[in-house]
Amino acid sequence: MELIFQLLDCDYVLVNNLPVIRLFGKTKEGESVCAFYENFLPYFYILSEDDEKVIDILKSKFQNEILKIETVEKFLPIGFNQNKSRLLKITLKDPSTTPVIREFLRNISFVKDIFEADILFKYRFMNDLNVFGMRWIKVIGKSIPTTTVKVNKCIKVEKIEEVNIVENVNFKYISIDIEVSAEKGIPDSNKDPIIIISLSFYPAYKGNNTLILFSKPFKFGYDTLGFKSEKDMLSKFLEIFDEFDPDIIVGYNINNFDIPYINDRLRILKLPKNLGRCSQKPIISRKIGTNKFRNTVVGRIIVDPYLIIRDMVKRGFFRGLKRFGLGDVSKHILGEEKLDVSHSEITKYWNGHEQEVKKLIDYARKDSELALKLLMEKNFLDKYIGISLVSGLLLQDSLDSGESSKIENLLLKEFNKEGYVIPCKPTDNEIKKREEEREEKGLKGAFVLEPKIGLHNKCVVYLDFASMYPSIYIGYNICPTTLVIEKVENIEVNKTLANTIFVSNKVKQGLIPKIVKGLIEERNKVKAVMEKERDVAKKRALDAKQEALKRISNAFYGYMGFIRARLYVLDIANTITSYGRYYIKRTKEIIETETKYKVIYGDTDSLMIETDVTDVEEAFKIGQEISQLITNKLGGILKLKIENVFKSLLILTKKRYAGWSFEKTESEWEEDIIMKGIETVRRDWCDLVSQTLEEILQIILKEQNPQKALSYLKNIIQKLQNNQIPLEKLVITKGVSKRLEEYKGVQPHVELVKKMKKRDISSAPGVGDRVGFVIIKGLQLISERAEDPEYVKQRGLKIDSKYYIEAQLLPPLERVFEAMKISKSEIIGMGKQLLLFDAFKNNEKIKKEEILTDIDGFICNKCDKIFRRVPLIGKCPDCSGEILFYSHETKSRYLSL
Ligand code: TTP
Ligand code: MG
Ligand code: MN
Ligand code: MN
Repeated sequence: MELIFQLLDCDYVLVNNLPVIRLFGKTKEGESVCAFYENFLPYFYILSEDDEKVIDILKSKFQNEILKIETVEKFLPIGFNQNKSRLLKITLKDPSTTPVIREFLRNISFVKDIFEADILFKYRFMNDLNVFGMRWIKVIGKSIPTTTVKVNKCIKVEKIEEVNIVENVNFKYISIDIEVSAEKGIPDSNKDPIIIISLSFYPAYKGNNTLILFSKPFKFGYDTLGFKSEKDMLSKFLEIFDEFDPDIIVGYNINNFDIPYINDRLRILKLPKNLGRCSQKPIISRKIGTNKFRNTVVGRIIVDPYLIIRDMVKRGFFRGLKRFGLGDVSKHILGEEKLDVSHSEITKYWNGHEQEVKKLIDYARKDSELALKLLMEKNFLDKYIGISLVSGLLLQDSLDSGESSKIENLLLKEFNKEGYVIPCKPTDNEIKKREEEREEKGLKGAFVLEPKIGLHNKCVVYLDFASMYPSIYIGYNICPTTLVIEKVENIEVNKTLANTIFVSNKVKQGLIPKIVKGLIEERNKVKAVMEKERDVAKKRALDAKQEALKRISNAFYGYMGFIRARLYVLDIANTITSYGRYYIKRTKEIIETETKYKVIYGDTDSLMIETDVTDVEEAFKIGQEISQLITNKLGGILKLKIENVFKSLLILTKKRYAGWSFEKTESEWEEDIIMKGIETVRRDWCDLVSQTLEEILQIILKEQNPQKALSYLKNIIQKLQNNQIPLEKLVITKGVSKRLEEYKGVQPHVELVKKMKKRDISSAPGVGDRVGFVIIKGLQLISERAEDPEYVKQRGLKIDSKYYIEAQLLPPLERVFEAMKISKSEIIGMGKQLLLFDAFKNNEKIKKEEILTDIDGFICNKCDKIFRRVPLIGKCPDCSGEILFYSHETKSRYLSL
């Protein structure tokens, strides 16, 4: 029989003390399948000073564990070698004994090194048989019956080969959301039962898109099922799960909450714990941090949109999203609202009358629907499937693991293919040695050019090198396998800027350059498709995918300098960055000597060049000419490309700027406000701050009118003082993440909750809830003046405008205006200025005395200490120096208003 399927998961089990690999997948026809591969055994390598002695010891100590010892010839991974080395290859029976033998060998003095003794067995297999996660394979073998796995078809593998199919199978998705009734605080799985399980399906299950199970014997509607106990409900859940047989398990925050919770409840209620495609292997829920879990379900993949979205926001997607609750996220990304029930209300409704229970059920229904919608409508999985296809990792690992797993799998594949072995992960001792070396040699990073701060009204072109670090790897053939450590004769080598030496690629092409080249080519393909894509969601998915490929190819640089890497070569990391620094400086020099333009900023591999035109099209042409000039001059290793044109650009400091960007696509200019290092949304800001900052940047960049921006801000400040800003815009939100007693120090939202509890214990927010508050006028500390907006409205309380001006509005806005040389006193006006604390201008040299027309405050003429108001004693309390006015960088005895 022959089966062609897409590989979803892989694991192994022991049968008669020998491992059997299981490949789980799905066919085009939608059947779930499992292929069993026998006779694949774990192995690793030893480099020793005396092979005979090693063999003797192993034979006497591990007679039962070791199946075979043979000598093989392999290239060692670090340092250029013309010849292979003799290694011992140890083949074992049970993968789990590998670490035991490995650790034993580490203490043997004549064992010089051990290789590949810590590769996960499934990846050992997948690597050796050239099997990739999410790719399609053809398996030839005998059909076998089996009771251990829950799939449509099983096969015993005789032959396995890759098949080139690009499409994905039609996955079956189940989305899960549970509700728990907790007395108080964070639910405790030891005692708090699950009361509702909301399920959404794709495709529909028995005609239902959703199904809500709940543990009360009520009847509500066609898609709800009431049970008399939690146990009955969970049994039904398991039954539905098996019958539907999903490939993908979805849920919002499912990894850290729902799965571990369900797992615990199943255990406590003594129900079977297998949600996977194997009746013997339960869910494995490993705790990896406080409230953080890594879960495995055999044969299926768990996907948590919460983790995906959080990661995307970190990388600059979904700008403006600041809270990660399902409600906020759905509203921002899908434009869809979630029904609102706070954590503390759940138990109340659940214990209430039928209509309240009904309300809770509708709320739960929406949650599983939204999680599924987020994942499917936004094509979030595409990127991770892409990562699996190129790195070879299983989809679950592409979702869960960091950059280094991806890199290591690529390294293992490529190195083994070329006859090289890969080192084990470093021991604690090795790490210590690396740290010492690092201490001594250092790892120098990228170069940042000094920025020309301020508003630039002429077009600025943004140039950036294409795939800089990867190109340096390729251009100089940089790799551990080409690094010359021992002297070589009669071989063509290149000495680098960092004084490292690599053999030329005519002698031997480096393996990392080869891998990286493959990744860049793949990325360029994705980018080309992306640029043609018109569908916004698909385009964004492609963008995420090309970004992931870029990240993997760039991560080879970081990996070489990562203390826990298998292949750690500090000299290589340093070589890469020295070229990076060299090229950006050299480029600036060429531009400023050979063209009439100035470089106004640059970071790592990007340069901003101020043109003398205001027309975007003309600026683009200038940018193209400069890029071409540089690409030609630099001799073929790097390519400078034009990314976009800024019609106006405001630079605040290094790494902080905002610009009105125009990017050329196939047919038109795409226009956007781009911000780097300037956040317009932050969790601890109220909406007024975000909106004002956003608006002001718009006025500055699009109208290029700083004075208008200034009046806009002054107007807002005035409105604040006159109580004309709607209260909603002043609400600051914070979550209660633990019990109130556990908070140390005084925090506004915690103090408020305490107050609210005293007023009405039943409606006060509880653990897990978010609290919105405003700061009101009063004499106590600010943290004691947080108040519930509703309460403020009812009682007609006054908000503390000074707090909103000084602590919310001004800090971000002052920086913006300062870059345009508009001082704080111009923003606030003189009288008020004296009330403000000030950012000390870190004792910058104060210029010559002149008559000031406004002031920032007072300063001691002797020690330069700055004061908000004249000290009561009339002179400096520290050094008795004379007190003067000061403004910006000037101090003076004279003030004329
Ligand atoms: P980028 O210009 O962002 O990346 P790039 O030049 O590789 O790709 P592109 O074609 O999109 O311009 O960054 C410049 C270099 O900085 C990059 O080659 C490697 C390094 N870098 C990292 O090491 N880690 C990172 O996360 C990023 C973004 C860059
Ligand atoms: Mg799984
Ligand atoms: Mn670049
Ligand atoms: Mn860059």
